[in-house]
Amino acid sequence: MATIGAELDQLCVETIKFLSADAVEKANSGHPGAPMGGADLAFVLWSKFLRFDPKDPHWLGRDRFVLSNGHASMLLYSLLHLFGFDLSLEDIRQFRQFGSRTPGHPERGHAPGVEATTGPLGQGFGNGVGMALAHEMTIARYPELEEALASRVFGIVSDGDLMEGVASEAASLAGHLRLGHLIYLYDDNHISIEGSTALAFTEDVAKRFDAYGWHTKRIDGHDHHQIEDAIQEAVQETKRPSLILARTLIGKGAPTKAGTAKVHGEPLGPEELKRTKEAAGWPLTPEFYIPPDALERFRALSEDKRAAREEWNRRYDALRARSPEAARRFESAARLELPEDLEARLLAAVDTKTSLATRAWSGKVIQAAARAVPWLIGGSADLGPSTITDIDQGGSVGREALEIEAPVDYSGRTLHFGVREHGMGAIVNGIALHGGYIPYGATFMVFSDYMRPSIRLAALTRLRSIFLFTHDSVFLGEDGPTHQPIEQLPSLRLMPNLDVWRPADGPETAAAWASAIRRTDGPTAMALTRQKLAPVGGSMDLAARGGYVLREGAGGGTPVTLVASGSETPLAVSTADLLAKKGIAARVVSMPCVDVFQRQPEDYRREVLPTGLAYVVVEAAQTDLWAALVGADSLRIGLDHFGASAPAEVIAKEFGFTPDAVADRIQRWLPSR
Ligand SMILES: Cc1ncc(C[n+]2csc(CCOP(=O)(O)OP(=O)(O)O)c2C)c(N)n1
Repeated sequence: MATIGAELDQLCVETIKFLSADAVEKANSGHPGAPMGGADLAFVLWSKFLRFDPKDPHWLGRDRFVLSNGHASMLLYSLLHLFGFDLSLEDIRQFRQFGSRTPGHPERGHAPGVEATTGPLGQGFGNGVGMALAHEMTIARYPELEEALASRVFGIVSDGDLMEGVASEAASLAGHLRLGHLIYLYDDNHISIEGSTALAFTEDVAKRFDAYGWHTKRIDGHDHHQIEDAIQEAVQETKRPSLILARTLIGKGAPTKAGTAKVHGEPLGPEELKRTKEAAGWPLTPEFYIPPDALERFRALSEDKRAAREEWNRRYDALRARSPEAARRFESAARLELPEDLEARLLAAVDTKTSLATRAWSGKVIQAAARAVPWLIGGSADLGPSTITDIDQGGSVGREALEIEAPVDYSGRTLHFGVREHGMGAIVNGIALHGGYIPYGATFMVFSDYMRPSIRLAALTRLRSIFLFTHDSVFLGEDGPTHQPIEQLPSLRLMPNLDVWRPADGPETAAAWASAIRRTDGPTAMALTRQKLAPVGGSMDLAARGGYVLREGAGGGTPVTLVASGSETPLAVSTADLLAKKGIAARVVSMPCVDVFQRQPEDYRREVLPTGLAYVVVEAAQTDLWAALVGADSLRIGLDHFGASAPAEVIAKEFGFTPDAVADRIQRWLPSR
């Protein structure tokens, strides 16, 4: 007789658990405990609530699902396979193997249905907040389509996620912004790697989230009725985000290891796995067994999901017929369409004559970009007036008053992240993951360290996130060494797939923004000055190649080449003038983006940096990396010590960043080459 009802649901849950445990066992590494303990939560959520189309994982009307505890990856892979996504049993067998679609932690772009790359705990939590914010902004922008676009962001989060500071920052902002379509299931199993959470995590999480302004609910995370009721209640709560604290048993079903840290991060082992299967009445062979009744149930469930999607199509088509203009805007946003004349429009916002800080040039370019690209949105971690990142037209996303009950206006374009750099990084990434927006977040460059894990994930995941860092050197002055970046610029340049721009003037800043907005395969970071810079006559077209000859050498002999970025480009130009007066020919190469320059054809790079010349790099940062570009025999005038609290002119003098001091060092160095 066919299995039905609760018994059939239990069979489906066991199928998820054993697929996961078998994959970990075969890989001889991984995390069986969280998938086994969280399978009930996941099955109820996916079968009864989550809207998705396994045949079209990018369907715009879908709910988002984030597995923030990415180490439980097999839980997600099992679900994706069983619900009919394009992820085969063979893919599952290849769990954690080189080149497989099932890496150790979920990576977006490898398997369909993986909405976010997770693993660094807390990041997925923050991404979900970004997605939920993007969702509210979307409803506010296209209210005519609300009936079709009303979706939810669900996630599973773990003890580790909730211990991480980034989750606290994001949760605080989510509560403040009343992100009512965000629902997290907390896999509250009291176990992390070192043992019981009693070792280091005893706060009252429910009270904490209540205080953030969340709706909270405690349940037994293995009781399907309680799970269903709690999710239903959370779905109906549309004015507050929800945290369902689901008490679970890690490794549930494993006779000796359940409820212990042993089951967190290593295979059950052949004997324990065998006994787990025996206890569940599960066949010992074959491995990766899927009972026919369970398979049929999963197929039926995914058919229901497909049918719901068809129904959505009809609804959306009707709404589109009624509101063609809103639909056109929404679809353009989803494609992140850009105007062909973007570059010209950004260039029109700057000039080549005025002395301005590059943060101020950026502020002007942002206004032009915001007019040209309606989906450009962003803000700062409470430094808007300093980073000059507010969008003038369009208003802010935020509460209309301080009161807890005050409604939030999501229609604006300027975001206020509060003093939460790390949360900002994860939320910006979440907005990019959601789609429909090109998001940016800004702070002082020295605090890029506070958001580095999110920047790294943006780079790994190839997100179009834009990170703006102003006050980019010791020349920010009096705030002193705590605020003066030294190693941040090169350390950001070390990150694979992150384009790091440090423009020198208006046209170069326009080039940096055009590149950041157009880039489809990764994030961009921008280093911008606090202080005014004399214009260098930079070229937007040439800067778009990352580096270019700003000046050929004047004067006799083989020229020395000065390579500089940002605030040191005007210094290099003045130094070259001085050297020319002394009869030393000096070329100046402006290098606003080493990463883009490295992607240029070899002959172009050779033209800009010919072999055999004497190279001098001037950059107010740690300069070791430049040796790879211009040779270890180059003269690198940089900083390998912390800065000092003093006016910028004094710092320039004391640290040798004046035309006289630089020219002098070059003159002393040249004969020794
Ligand atoms: C930022 C970060 N720090 C550390 C780790 C290593 N790590 C992986 S899981 C984990 C904690 C496990 O506890 P929990 O989140 O409760 O997972 P469970 O034991 O329930 O599987 C840690 C410290 C990580 N993945 N990310």
